[in-house]
Amino acid sequence: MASLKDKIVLITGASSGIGKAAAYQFAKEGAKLILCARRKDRLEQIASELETETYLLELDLQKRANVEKAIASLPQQWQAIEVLVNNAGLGRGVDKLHEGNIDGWEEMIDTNIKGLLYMSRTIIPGMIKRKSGHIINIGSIAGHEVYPGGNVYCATKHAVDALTKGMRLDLVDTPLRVSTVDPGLVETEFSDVRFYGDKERAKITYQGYKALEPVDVADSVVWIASRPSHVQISEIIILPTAQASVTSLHKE
Ligand code: NDP
Ligand code: 8X3
Repeated sequence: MASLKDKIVLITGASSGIGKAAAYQFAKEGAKLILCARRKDRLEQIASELETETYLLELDLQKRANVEKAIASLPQQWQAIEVLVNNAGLGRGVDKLHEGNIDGWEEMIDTNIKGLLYMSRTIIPGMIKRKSGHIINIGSIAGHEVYPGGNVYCATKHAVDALTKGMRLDLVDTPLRVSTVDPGLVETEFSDVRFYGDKERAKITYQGYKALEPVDVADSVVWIASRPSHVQISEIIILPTAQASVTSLHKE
């Protein structure tokens, strides 16, 4: 196992769910954390509980100029990012495509695809210069399969899958590594956001079976990041035991 002690890890979407759990798990390994999200109050609360150095970035990934400015303004001691966890993302609705909410589409495309691209484009050149770095994308089982009403969300996660593969090809002549962790159903605020705050509907998503917990996914991310430098885990697909595919979920 390679040590993550004092390595700088940047996590997008660190204010909730998988990203928040990743912050706790990386902190246990002694990594220094740059935590990004729009809800700075949440980041402050999380940072106050972590026994490691943190730097907080209040950042809306949908805005390219903000991403470029935020990364360019990192203090010198926070610039050598070793691990970039592209986790921030969301789903909006499960409507049929021809009835879909176009604003929701824009949010998903701008965050899940363009936000990931802006972060990667801004941070990878420094990693190449330093000859060291690891990009870990959080995709989804929805990047491998499509379910009814999943149309645009699934398309964004298929894009993440293609971008992960593309980055790996483009970086093959460097020491950098590119990985993806692609979960099935994880109980987070994801469904709350997807159903625009309808908590009852969100709750039903996780009833009748044991969904993954954010820490289950975070553990895989930390495991990937702590392999020796010649080991590049390309992809981990992680499902609840009750889930066999995006459309096969066994509920009691
Ligand atoms: P949560 O809703 O709990 O967390 C999403 C995170 O993304 C939040 O920290 C949120 O922070 C951040 N985020 C959303 N939009 C933006 C934005 N425009 N700019 C910056 N940050 C943003 O969901 P999860 O933890 O479940 O989701 C994390 C990732 O996991 C996503 O990419 C999702 O697609 C993926 N995933 C989730 C699964 C699940 O079943 N939950 C399964 C498979 C994949 P803030 O609102 O503070 O900005
Ligand atoms: C989020 C999980 O399958 O509900 O990626 O879309 S799913």
